[in-house]
Amino acid sequence: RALELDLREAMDKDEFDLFYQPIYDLQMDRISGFEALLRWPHPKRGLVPPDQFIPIAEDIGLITLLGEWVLNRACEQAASWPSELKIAVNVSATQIRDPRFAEVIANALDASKLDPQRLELEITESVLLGNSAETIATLHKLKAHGLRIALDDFGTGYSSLSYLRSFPFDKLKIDQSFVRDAIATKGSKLIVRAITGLGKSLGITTTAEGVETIEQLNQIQAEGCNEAQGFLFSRPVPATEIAPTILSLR
Ligand code: G
Ligand code: G
Ligand code: MN
Ligand code: NA
Repeated sequence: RALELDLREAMDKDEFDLFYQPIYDLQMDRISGFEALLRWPHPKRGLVPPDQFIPIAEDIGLITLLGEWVLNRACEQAASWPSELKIAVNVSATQIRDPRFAEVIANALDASKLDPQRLELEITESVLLGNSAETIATLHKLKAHGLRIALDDFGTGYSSLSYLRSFPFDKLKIDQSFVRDAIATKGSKLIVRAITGLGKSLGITTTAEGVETIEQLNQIQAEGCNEAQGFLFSRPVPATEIAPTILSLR
């Protein structure tokens, strides 16, 4: 049976779940928020990773509906947290290009009563491919409403730097491939340094992703990254484990 049939059914049956991974503020020495990560506990196949089903959801036109579910659930969840905690949500290019996107966001904020300043959207460079005027306008509109916009997987796209000119991002998330090699490989270390410097020059936050070891943490801290995220702090956890995760990282 094809995964795409199961996907449609999963949407109807509300089979999806969100996990949350803490993002650690290295200067304040505390959790600044969580990134919502979609999970699909499939009744027969077990946990299907997002890399496997999000591209299919894109292909069959289900991503806007699924993305709307993610936004609603994430905002609702975050509204129950202490107000200093932000929520970061990944959004795909197709989602943002949907004419209803701004309305979907407004509805999620309305329904949850979440302060827009606590919502951060993570987009990849692919969102800005082609530099569509509509997409840029949508992002500006969202930012004007107080949302924060982060550029995810930074450094892995085609022409990273030109995207920084097309939109005033609030954050750069340094791709985990650079962070992973930052100890062993000089090139990666220098790339982390360069991105951190870029963030400083632009006056925006830099977040190192995929921090797994204390050595990597020391390295990215020495380079002046503002935030860190990765298995060293915590794997993505279900909503019920958010409070224990916060306590364990105190
Ligand atoms: O959670 P994990 O590291 O397996 O995520 C794999 C990929 O799926 C990452 O690139 C992540 O950004 C993406 N992803 C996770 N959750 C969502 C989501 O809710 N929406 C979109 N568009 N992508 C997501
Ligand atoms: O593309 P994006 O950055 O949104 O992807 C986030 C993905 O990275 C999630 O699937 C999450 O599970 C994964 N992830 C988060 N921290 C780590 C880590 O320390 N190591 C590895 N290998 N993956 C991680
Ligand atoms: Mn992300
Ligand atoms: Na990323």
